[in-house]
Amino acid sequence: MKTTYSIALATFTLFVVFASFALAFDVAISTQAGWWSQGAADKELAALADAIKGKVGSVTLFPADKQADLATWVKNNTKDGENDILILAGQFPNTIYQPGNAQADDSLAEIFLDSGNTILNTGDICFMSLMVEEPTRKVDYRP
Ligand SMILES: [Ca+2]
Ligand SMILES: [Ca+2]
Repeated sequence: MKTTYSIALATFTLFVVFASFALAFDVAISTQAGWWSQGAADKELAALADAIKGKVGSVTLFPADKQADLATWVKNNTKDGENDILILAGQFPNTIYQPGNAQADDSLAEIFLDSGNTILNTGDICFMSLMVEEPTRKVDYRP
């Protein structure tokens, strides 16, 4: 009987630990499209956000015109003790990493990664648009 209680208590404890651990990070999603249409990126990433809501601490969508807000999210989640995730839609935000590697060290993106967080890209070459010399130049590699 004592063994049964011990197993039940251990199972309950593991469940509580796992449940709290599973929620112990936040997700930001930049919908700024690179290789696909902006409309498709907005639609697909909104569906992704809906699918993971409730399974993580929070999910925040950042449209193409809210990349400054995305930088603030990155700053606020860099050293907060959680392994947060930033998901990109094929374009690396120039608000967290300057085009042309203008800031070779200590960009917001570098510090975010070095602090144990993760950046995922859903497209192909997410740095392609940042390789141009003009930060304001929009590069479109779509056919
Ligand atoms: Ca966080
Ligand atoms: Ca964090």
